[in-house]
Amino acid sequence: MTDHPAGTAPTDVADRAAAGFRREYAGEPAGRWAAPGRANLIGEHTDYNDGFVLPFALSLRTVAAAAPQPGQTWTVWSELSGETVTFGADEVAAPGRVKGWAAYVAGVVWALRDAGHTVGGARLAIASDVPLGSGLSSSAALEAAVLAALVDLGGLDLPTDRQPRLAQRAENVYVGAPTGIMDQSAVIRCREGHALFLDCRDESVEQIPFDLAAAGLAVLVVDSRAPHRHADGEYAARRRSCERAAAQLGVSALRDVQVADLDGALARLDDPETRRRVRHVVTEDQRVLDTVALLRAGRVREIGPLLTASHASMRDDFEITVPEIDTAVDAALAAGALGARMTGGGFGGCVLALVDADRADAVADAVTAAYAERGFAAPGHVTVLPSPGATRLP
Ligand code: GAF
Repeated sequence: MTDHPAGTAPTDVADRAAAGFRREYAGEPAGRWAAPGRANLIGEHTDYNDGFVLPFALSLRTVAAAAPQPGQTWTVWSELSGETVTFGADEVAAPGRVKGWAAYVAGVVWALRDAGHTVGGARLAIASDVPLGSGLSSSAALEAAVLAALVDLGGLDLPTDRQPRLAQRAENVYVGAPTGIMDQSAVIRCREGHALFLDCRDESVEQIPFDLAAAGLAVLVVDSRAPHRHADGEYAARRRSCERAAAQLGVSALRDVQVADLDGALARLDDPETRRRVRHVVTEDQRVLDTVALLRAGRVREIGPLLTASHASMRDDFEITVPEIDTAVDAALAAGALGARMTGGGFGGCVLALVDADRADAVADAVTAAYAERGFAAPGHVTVLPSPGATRLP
């Protein structure tokens, strides 16, 4: 459905959200709020172990065009589904009452109210360029765009550094997905030209310059297009296994095991699978710290081997990769990438490869050729730059 003559529909995501708002609600939005997808440079499955992560925001964004509406009613239109969902105070009185994509929106309203904020009713229109189910945090982008809109519309006292936890509660408690704090932190707190070094224990951050262009480099993101295989159940299982291991080791989280003490810790665990899980988390935390040290020193090219080692650890120890993903990583490395790894929760999603900027097309072509050889559906690809976090658009 469109109200534009053929060929004139807006292509910009913010314009699409605003056009959707005008069409659905026959009025002007009070504003537009954008939140990006994210890629994680390194530090996978470390966030819920109180560890370290280093994500950066993408230029692909989700935009909420919004305006207040009277009473305790929220109406949301989504470009992607074409649906309009309305919910009221009853549906946000307890988790889980709104289902599907609108649960992320209702979850934000619920989490705000649960934290004691008075949230006014609103109309929202959502458009997004963040692909769904690709491991680029489309759900966190939706939560953050809606949260930014509701905070501004209501003049709520909720500083940026407290917003990720609230958005995470929307996802953990209202939607019911047991994710960590990385994605919401990334899409809210990232800055242009930087990666976000986040300590997931105390949520302290350092903005780490990540100037790819100055180093003649690019990050190529390859969408594996692999169907998600039991991702939710496997994610929850990994999390449980880490928590059990921490309890067995007598630490509050695996973050408290240092690489220097790893062998001793592993010797105290009798299940080989648990040992592999622990080895991934402990070595991955150290790889994040090593990557940050190199970036602080301006040695961007040298982080490649750490990215590749992270991938091997996810493949062999955490066992969260799939054949399409491993094929993409191997092909990128064979075509000259300085490093490559899966990014995100796993079981599909995207690979990122650090490449010389003038080799990006050749590396992408090599991945496409390797896919064809294995009979996989063609992958997608895009080069990305570290972009700003959630913001109100002018
Ligand atoms: C998903 C989760 F949402 C994050 O919290 C994080 O655990 C990630 O998987 C793995 O690093 O994106």
